[in-house]
Amino acid sequence: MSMVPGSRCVILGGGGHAAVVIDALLAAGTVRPYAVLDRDADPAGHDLLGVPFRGGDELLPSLLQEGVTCFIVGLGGVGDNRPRQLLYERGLASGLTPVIVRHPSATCSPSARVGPGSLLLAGAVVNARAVLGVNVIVNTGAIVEHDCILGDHVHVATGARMASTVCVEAGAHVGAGATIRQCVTIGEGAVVGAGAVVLKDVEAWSVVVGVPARPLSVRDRT
Ligand code: JB3
Repeated sequence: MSMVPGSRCVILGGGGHAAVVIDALLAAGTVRPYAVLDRDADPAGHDLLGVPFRGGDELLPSLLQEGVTCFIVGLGGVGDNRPRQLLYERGLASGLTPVIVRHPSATCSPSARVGPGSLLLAGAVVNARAVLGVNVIVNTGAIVEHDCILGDHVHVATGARMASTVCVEAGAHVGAGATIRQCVTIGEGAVVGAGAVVLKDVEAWSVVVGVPARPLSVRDRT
């Protein structure tokens, strides 16, 4: 989704991941990071890389009145993507537009499709004909090879690598440095542990770890 350069943008969440997102935004020089909303941070006089903390998500309507037009989910996390999904839906419900962030050092094929609110962070690679849903994170240095399909709210963590034609269903998490073999499907809400090597399909809502990856547990869907 292309935004007018300089559009005022709010970042939802103000921790470590949000700092990385602000760096990417500033490097890309497209929309302007205008304010950070955080559930817990004390807003008084504080900022995140120069972007002021304003308070909690209840301030979204007042930010609209100040001319904020777009948002980014700045919450990361290392397993459960449901809080990120909730924040994305909160931003949409408030009438703001989700911004695609692409760090200038990220590579994205012109034939790839990237959904609203998705983040391609420093050094990420998204190759030909890959399809990314909404609010997807391709974190620092991660590789999404040709013809992969990533569902909504998926997080491919730092340095993870997905060979071609991998399908990662909605809300799944691929841990830092994990490797996924060609044509494998990672089911909805599944978690692939850091450093795992996944050679066969992963059941929805399951957690797999190790080399080669094996089931560890089943996640609670509620
Ligand atoms: O591994 C890497 C490279 N990055 C990790 C990233 C993917 O996930 C990072 O190391 C962390 O493990 C994690 O980063 P994140 O999500 O920024 O976590 P943390 O530093 O704990 O900050 C989360 C912030 O979100 C906290 O300040 C919370 O108060 C805030 N928060 C939580 N729920 C919320 C909400 N903020 C808003 N506005 N609304 C919420 O519902």
